[in-house]
Amino acid sequence: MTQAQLQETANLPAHSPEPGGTNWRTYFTFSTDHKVIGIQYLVTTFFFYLVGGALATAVRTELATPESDFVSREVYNGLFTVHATVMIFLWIVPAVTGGFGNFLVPLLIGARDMAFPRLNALAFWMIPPAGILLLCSFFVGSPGAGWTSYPPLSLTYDKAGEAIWILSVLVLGTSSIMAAVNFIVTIFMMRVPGMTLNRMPLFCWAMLATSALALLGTPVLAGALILLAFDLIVGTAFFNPTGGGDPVVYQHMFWFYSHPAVYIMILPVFGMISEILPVHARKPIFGYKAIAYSSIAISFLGLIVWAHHMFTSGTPPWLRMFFMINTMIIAVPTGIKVFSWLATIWGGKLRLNSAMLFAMGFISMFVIGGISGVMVASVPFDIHVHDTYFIVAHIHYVLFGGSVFGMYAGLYHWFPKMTGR
Ligand SMILES: [Cu+2]
Repeated sequence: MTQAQLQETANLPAHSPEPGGTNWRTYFTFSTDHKVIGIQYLVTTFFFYLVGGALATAVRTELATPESDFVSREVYNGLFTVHATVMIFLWIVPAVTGGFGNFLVPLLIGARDMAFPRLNALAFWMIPPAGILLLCSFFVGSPGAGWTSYPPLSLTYDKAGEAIWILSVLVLGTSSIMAAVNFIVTIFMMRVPGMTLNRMPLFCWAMLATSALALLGTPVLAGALILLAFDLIVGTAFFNPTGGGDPVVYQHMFWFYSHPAVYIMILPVFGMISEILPVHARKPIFGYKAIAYSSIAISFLGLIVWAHHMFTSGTPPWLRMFFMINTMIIAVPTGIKVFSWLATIWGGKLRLNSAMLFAMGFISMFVIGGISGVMVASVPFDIHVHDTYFIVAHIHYVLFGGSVFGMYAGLYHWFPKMTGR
């Protein structure tokens, strides 16, 4: 880097400050400051986390006795459908990408803001209305076909509730695509001079891998949902078997997005853990390049494993074999990360504060989620546990023990940076 370039970099303000400073009112405006937007995402999504938790509590209350004595069957179906949709599309996905990503990526790469600040603000402001819309579906007959919304069940269930569910998820998906474009352009174009990709903080590698997945996968989900909406409202038969449609095509399109969605929810958290552990272990990260490139490997492999959700959907044996092997291979880059984290804390001077405890809790919980993932990747085992609570437990180890523990670690770790307290 030349002296002139260094000088130019030093003169840049750290971020684009709000005119008139930042006070609490700023957080209710169409602010284009990436830090304000990051906080807006985190606070909004945390609110929906509480909503999703209340829905889960209602589900468990109903399950406390064998009879349906707390809510009706229709409401119960609505409760678990909206619980899953809220937790995935209104809490974890926007919190780890829009929340932590917006706040941290520009700071970590030395950019003044995201590449497209107004697009960034627009992506955030699509989330609250879509969330409120989804919750309002309880007033018109809630969607009850599960968060996967498989036809023909979703076509025969409550039409108004299902239509609202589709519209809400479409809006949230659009917001996610906008955020992904913004992250990719920001990371490629706006790094401070001298920061090559191989010198970039690991969280930025994770956000790059995540954004690629969101950009490739989400449009396919949008396509599936638009076709489903046609079947539901106009009466076409893309997926409706009574009109000659094929419901399995919906499953392929849905999981082409929704398997990568798991990595959209966990890769940024991997990145956060890779930033947090070295600080509190007071040792540099072990295996920087291995962690960085394994994010890209997970991202690529994540795109070619979707039919492992469909081993009981009549898929031919050779196809099952292909998806089983690909799925098991994902354990390799994931294992590389886990062992690199363990090597990072090995022999370190650990500071066991809240961030570190959550980060280490993340590792143990996520390993259970990951190993049960290898178990269900195996066709003969999966056929027996398909649609059972084994799968429910597996996904909650990954998303709660994994993503949410990691987010708590991140909140404790960066809280002073975010609030000045
Ligand atoms: Cu999957």
